[in-house]
Amino acid sequence: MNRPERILALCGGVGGAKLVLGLNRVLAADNFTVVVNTGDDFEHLGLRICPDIDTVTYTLAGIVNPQTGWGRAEESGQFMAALAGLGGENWFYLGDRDLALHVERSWRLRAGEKLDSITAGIARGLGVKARILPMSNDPVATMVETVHATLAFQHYFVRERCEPPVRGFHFAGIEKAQAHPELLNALADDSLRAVIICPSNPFVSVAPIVGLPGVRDALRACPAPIVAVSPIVGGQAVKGPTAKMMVELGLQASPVAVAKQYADFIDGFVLDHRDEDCLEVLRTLVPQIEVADTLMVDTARKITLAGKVLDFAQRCR
Ligand code: FO1
Repeated sequence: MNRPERILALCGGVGGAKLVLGLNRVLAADNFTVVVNTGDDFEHLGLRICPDIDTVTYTLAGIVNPQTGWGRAEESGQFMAALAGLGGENWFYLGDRDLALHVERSWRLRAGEKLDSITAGIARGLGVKARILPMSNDPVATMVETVHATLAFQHYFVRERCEPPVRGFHFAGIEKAQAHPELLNALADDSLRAVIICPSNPFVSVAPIVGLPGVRDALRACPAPIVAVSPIVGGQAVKGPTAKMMVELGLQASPVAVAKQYADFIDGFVLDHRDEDCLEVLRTLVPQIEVADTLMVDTARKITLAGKVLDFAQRCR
């Protein structure tokens, strides 16, 4: 009997999760694995917070906050209000329902369970059928080198509102961390149909995954087509500080700078039709290019883009 063909997506938080939702709608759940960045994870108030895993989980469960793209819909803030009343640290918002997840994960980690199994259990409990896989069970912490100081990712992103200009990044613990074995196995498996790099920040969402020992080499050697979708549209990041970071790093805020991060392993690149002026340069970097509407402002457009990306991937090899 033929094994089902599998699709692998590499993803960060809010931006990438939109395409993951579209892919999830067009694919059979048991064929779809999402490998999620855990470089944003941190310890806060004694809890282990995994923002990108939770964003993907809530999105696929249909319970993500539609205004923010992270946290839960129909949320309440009694815990935060009470914490503020005690003079506690309240720069990082933890809604009451969301808090349950962090408490559940934290005690299970402390009891010795691995992050992949906890993530799978929570996703199952919320009715998610796709496989959500942390990039590693080992801790990796994205550190943002700013002109003032080196900051842990959430301190830069939430507490400092991405304001300090960045000079670079490093990923503490990455050399010793093991890429999730399912990721490395999937990349070498001949039943893999495509790898999709979601429209996530290339420097802080995708780079930690690709930077894990063995992953970049496995991507280069992967027999399946690898396609990346640009998170930059019309010179702007759809969400988050990607464009600002590019300028601060001395790069042009354009899909070209994104493609350069992946040029050694991708077979195809999807850019928005608003960036068609980059086509000529992109053709010198990537074998195949597809132009699409990548803004994904509603569910229908997430599904349409997902279908287009999958069709394009099949034409790439
Ligand atoms: N983002 C914010 O901008 N402010 C917050 O207070 C905040 C809280 C938060 C709590 C749980 C969670 O899963 C995500 C949360 N995020 C918050 C989003 C998150 O920090 C970022 O979107 C990602 O780390 C970037 O991908």
